[in-house]
Amino acid sequence: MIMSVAASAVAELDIQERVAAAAREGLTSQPKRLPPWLFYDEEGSQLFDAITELEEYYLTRTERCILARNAEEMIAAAAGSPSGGQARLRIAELGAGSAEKTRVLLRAAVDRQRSVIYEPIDVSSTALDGARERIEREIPGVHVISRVTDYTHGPGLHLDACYGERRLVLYIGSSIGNFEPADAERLLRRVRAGLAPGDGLLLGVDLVKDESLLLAAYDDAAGVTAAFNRNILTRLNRELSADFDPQAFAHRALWNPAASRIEMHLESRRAQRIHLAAADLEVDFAEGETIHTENSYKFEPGQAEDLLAAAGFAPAGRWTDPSEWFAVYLGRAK
Ligand code: AVJ
Repeated sequence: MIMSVAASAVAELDIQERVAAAAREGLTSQPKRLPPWLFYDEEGSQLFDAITELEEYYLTRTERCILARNAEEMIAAAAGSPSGGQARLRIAELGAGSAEKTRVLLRAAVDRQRSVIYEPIDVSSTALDGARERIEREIPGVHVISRVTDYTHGPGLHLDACYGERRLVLYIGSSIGNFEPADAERLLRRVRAGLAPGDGLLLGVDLVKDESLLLAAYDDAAGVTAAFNRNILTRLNRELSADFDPQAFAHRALWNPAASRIEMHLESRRAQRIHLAAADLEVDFAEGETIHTENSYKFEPGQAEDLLAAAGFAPAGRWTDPSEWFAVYLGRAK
């Protein structure tokens, strides 16, 4: 008991230092920026959940449909080897969060092999605790072993040995879209390094489409995405004793066709000086100056295959919706 209190106090101190370092680095850069992981405090995670239910935010429901329609085939493809053999699967998920879309895949795995070990990996333990309980209650046959880790950092993703089972890693939800191409490749290489030949990676990516559809998804009429974007300032106010007026920053979403990405920015409505006491930092903004808070890359046909190939995965399946707005790829570790 005492151990866990001490451990969580250390973890908290750690996170405050990481937030301060990110603010210092980002807000003294030119142009100013903040990393998107800062979005996901408790309020931000709730706002993101609200985003996934917006009419304009087609990503979540489109991917959910693709998974629901094809879960059996995806699981069969991951379990089957090109030579015709069949393996038992063990399923890990990066950035699992509440694992809301994962259930159909877990059900398909249980139908196929009666039971499955599911290893959700996330930086947030609260999200994982909730997911674990619900999944074990709702889908008998699933055994959850959750891991709290920042899978984007460190040398390699160390997964436990899995005793003759083949591993399937899920990286869905277009989370890969937050990474610059070189970082995306690095991350998938790290995933590959933790796998054996024949193991699988199921990757969900958002595809390039009509600009107006893309923009609406990141600038919804109800202003939920704007609130999500501004919440990063509210978080700095609370965690770094800063004095941002979030309403003094406008939410901007734009399509950058050369980089094939949606960008989110916060634009200062006036010249202002901000103090971030706990980071020992003062920052001046000119009127119209922006903080770049997020990139969300959209993939052209063929790009995801190239990324998977570069990271050491052979193509083993591709599933999409009728309008080709979103795609889920299965890569097999070479
Ligand atoms: C969680 C990274 C997939 O880029 O679409 C949603 C985050 N940002 N609305 C995305 C997000 C603004 C989301 N990802």
